[in-house]
Amino acid sequence: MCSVCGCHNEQSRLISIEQDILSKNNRYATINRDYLNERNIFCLNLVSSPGSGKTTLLCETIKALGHETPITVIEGDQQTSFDAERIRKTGVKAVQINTGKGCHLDGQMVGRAIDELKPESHSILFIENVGNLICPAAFDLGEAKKVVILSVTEGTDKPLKYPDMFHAADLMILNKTDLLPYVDFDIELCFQYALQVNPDIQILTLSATRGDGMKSWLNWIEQHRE
Ligand SMILES: Nc1nc2c(ncn2[C@@H]2O[C@H](COP(=O)(O)OP(=O)(O)OP(=O)(O)O)[C@@H](O)[C@H]2O)c(=O)[nH]1
Ligand SMILES: [Zn+2]
Ligand SMILES: [Zn+2]
Repeated sequence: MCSVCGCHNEQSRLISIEQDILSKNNRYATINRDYLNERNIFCLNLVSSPGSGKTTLLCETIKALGHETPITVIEGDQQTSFDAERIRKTGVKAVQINTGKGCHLDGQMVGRAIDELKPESHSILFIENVGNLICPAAFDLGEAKKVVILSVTEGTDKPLKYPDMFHAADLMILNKTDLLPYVDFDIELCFQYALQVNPDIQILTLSATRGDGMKSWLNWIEQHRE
């Protein structure tokens, strides 16, 4: 169970606990954002349900950007360092945060990871949030942009079923498009749903394993770094 859900608590107490947690989080997020902005570090927070392809996309992005751009990564998971190890194999520095029973990263955890990583000025910092399409939507980490990754195996209806996440995101990446011939997924309708909950959301399609759409994603990063 997560600290925001707090289902043991009665409603009014729950709301005040929630407000406390979020305002404390926002203070940490502001410190992170100021630190990153002062150093011109472009920070992206990748959010999705488990297994949509965040780590795969990150590894491919790091390889594609080569060593022209300094990159560091903060990896969030309940348990294991599997993802940080996958990232380190590409040659960049990664810090793993294990949240234990927690279901999202928060501003304080990210602040500690930034202290440890010490990303250089003019670099890119990727944060891979815990696989969870609900709670990470509520927690600002101090990032410049939130990127939600949905894969075609998860179903057309997800933007409507989990609107908070799609509402909070700046960009939606529809991943695993190589699997479209094998699954019942309606791209047009999914985009319509995403725009219904967030008319400002930008949308890209991608296959992280096959490479289709990578160029548009890399262009999006370049455009938004400036
Ligand atoms: N077919 C296909 N498989 C993909 C694609 N991207 C990722 N996968 C596969 O999907 C599975 C999960 O990918 P990960 O990158 O571990 O997903 P994740 O979002 O990092 O997962 P968590 O960290 O557990 O939330 C792996 O088996 C990947 O190889 C894709 O574009 N197409
Ligand atoms: Zn939760
Ligand atoms: Zn991952």
